Amino acid sequence: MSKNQELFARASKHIPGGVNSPVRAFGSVGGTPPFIERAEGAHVWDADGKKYIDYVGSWGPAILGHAHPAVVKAVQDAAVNGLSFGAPTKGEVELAELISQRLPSMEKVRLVSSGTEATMSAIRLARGYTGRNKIIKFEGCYHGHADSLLVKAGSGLLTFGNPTSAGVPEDFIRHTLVLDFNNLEAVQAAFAEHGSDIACIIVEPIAGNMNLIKPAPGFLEGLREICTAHDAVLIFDEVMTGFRAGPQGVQGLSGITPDLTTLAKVIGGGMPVGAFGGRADIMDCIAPLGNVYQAGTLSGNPVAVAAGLVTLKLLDNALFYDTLAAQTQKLALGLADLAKAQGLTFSTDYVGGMLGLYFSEQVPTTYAEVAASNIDQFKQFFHAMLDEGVYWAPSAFEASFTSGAHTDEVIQTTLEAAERAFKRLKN
Ligand code: KE4
Repeated sequence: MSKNQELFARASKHIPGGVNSPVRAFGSVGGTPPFIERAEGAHVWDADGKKYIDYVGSWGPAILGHAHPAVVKAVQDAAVNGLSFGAPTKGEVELAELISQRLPSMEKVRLVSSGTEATMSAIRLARGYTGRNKIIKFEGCYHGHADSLLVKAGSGLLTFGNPTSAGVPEDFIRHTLVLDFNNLEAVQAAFAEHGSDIACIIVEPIAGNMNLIKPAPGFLEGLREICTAHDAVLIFDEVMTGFRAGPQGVQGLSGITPDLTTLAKVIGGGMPVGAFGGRADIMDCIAPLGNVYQAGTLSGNPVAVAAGLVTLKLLDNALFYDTLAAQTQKLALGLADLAKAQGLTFSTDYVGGMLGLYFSEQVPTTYAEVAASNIDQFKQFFHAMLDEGVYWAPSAFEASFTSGAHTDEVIQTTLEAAERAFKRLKN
């Protein structure tokens, strides 16, 4: 029995499914998940000492590469001054200022400790600001595990094929309208029927939780116009795409200005930080200023904030993003060429430091199209790559991530492994 297997058996005795977040259990790809002991740059090492090139990157935060010396030092320096005070600190002011400076749509920012907290709070704020109840989300988009959002969600819920979670009373989701991603007509119809009671639309402006799915031309523009016309709040959930799809996330790439944005992952640099923010007139409805309550013991935690500040400062470099995008493209196009050489039905898509791969002829544009791709071949590919020492995202419904540490040599090694993995695939 390997150490990974031993640990998984032990873990399963005291932790449901042996993991603290479902997607880590390899439920959709099978097998025993490696228990990671150490990470550095583009690599992770498991309990058996096996080294992998890592394309999970902690699901997005590790954009500089794991254990970046400056980030580790910032955490160490902050920790010796105390771990948490439950009082305001200068670092929180600096992080809020930095986020507002990088993302001008976020005139005001509230820090929290996870992406779920950020989206849950943004939804409550949109309802409190508008006095309306209904919210619109899109099938396959995942916004964390708050009750009203666990309806036909993506990520781990798709992985397990139960897109609507048990334990969520019908009453909690009857105000949640779920529409097809990229279907603007459905949004217009929903507003025609419920417009005066729709508080907000929440959308992953580039979806990363049903694999990587980009908005169709005009989709985001249409959401902006509809929300403006109906005084509804447009929320860009950029927890994954924020500072990863580009230096200003998708709102920077698209030029579309949301009313609220949610962030996490990169802004914590691997430590627990989330944030929601946007128009000051909306944000001023949040307690203690306004009557929409929201709070958190560890919100703005000084050690976590120190990691986030250094990470964002190191990302303030156009060359970083140009290189990140170029490396991601090199990987995606290299995989496509190798799959084609093996006669496989395969496609890829990419943006900034994130990419998707699909065992389908065309790049999918909806959750249904991803679900219709060859999931079994994905599983074979995943395990063949794991054997080759490449740790891809363990689900056909997840995007994968590159970092500043994914050099030409790392990409080349990955492609050589993929060539061997593709040859092993059986139809
Ligand atoms: P957290 O509560 O996991 O910090 O963030 C929830 C969330 C919200 N919005 C978007 C767009 C997200 O991608 C996420 C979390 N992403 C998943 C990865 N697909 C986290 C991995 C996990 O659940 O373990």
